[in-house]
Amino acid sequence: MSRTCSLLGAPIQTGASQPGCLMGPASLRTAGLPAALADLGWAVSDLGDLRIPPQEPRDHPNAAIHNLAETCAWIEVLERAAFDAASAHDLPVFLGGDHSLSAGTVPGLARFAAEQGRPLFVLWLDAHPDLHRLDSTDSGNLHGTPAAYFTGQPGFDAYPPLKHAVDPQNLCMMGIRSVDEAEHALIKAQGIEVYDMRAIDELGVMKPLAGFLDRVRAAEGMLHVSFDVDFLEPDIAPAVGTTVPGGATFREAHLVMETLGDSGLVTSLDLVELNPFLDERGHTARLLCDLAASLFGRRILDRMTRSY
Ligand code: B3U
Ligand code: MN
Ligand code: MN
Repeated sequence: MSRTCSLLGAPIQTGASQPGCLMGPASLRTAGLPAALADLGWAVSDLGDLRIPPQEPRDHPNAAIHNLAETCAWIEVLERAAFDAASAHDLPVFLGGDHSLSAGTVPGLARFAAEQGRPLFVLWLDAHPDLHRLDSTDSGNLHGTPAAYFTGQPGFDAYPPLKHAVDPQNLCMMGIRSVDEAEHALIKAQGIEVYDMRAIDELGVMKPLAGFLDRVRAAEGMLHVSFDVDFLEPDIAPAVGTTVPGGATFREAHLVMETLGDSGLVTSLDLVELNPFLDERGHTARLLCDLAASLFGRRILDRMTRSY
């Protein structure tokens, strides 16, 4: 019997620095994501797009923060939707939308994992750690906050109460190359496993990834992968509002996704921060589909032995 995956769109752009992520789910579908996964033998259910009702503006003591009400509404909708999608399908894929999406998906998945008696691990592929508290963000762009929220950091009274936190020890970040001071302090205080681009230059992607996957397997954990487009080198993925030079190459990114696919450990995926308004003839959307296909099992050739 084929394994099942679901596609759930979250056209959310209120956490980003500029508009456009709203079109992310449509762009990924137009680039052929449902057919690409179906061609790999998966039973694909496209659940359409979520929405939130119009919101009244809400203030916060940190005056830089904007779109607080919309973000809170998305968190509530996504927490439930992620829980339900994980209950119904082997591998739900959440189509963003900006990265504030993960403030909803990850807690919902953590609640589901807890009901199964399993820990949730999170692999965060991003140029940024997104570890701001509401009082530490200078930009006020709430896509910079999800990882602090879902690891249960203080200072999130204005967000919906967190139902299930992810243990910061179960979080691994790769591709990081733009870190604010408060985020750096939190990484150190919580001992979060972070492989910045220097570490990847020194070690490659396989060594850190294999070590993390060993930990997930040993703990019989569920594994959520949160893929921010700016993990990639901007030359190959220009369709993102916050490009940072020096990202993962085409080959590194495919190797990460193939290795994740081979491991059989991945139980959910976010594809976030795609801004189709900034894309060049759909190239970034197509690349994202191809990377997802690598995670779902597409290979150049079958291998006689598995490297992992
Ligand atoms: N840390 C900065 C920049 C940023 C975070 N996430 C993205 N950009 N995409 C901030 O605004 O919080
Ligand atoms: Mn991000
Ligand atoms: Mn980012």
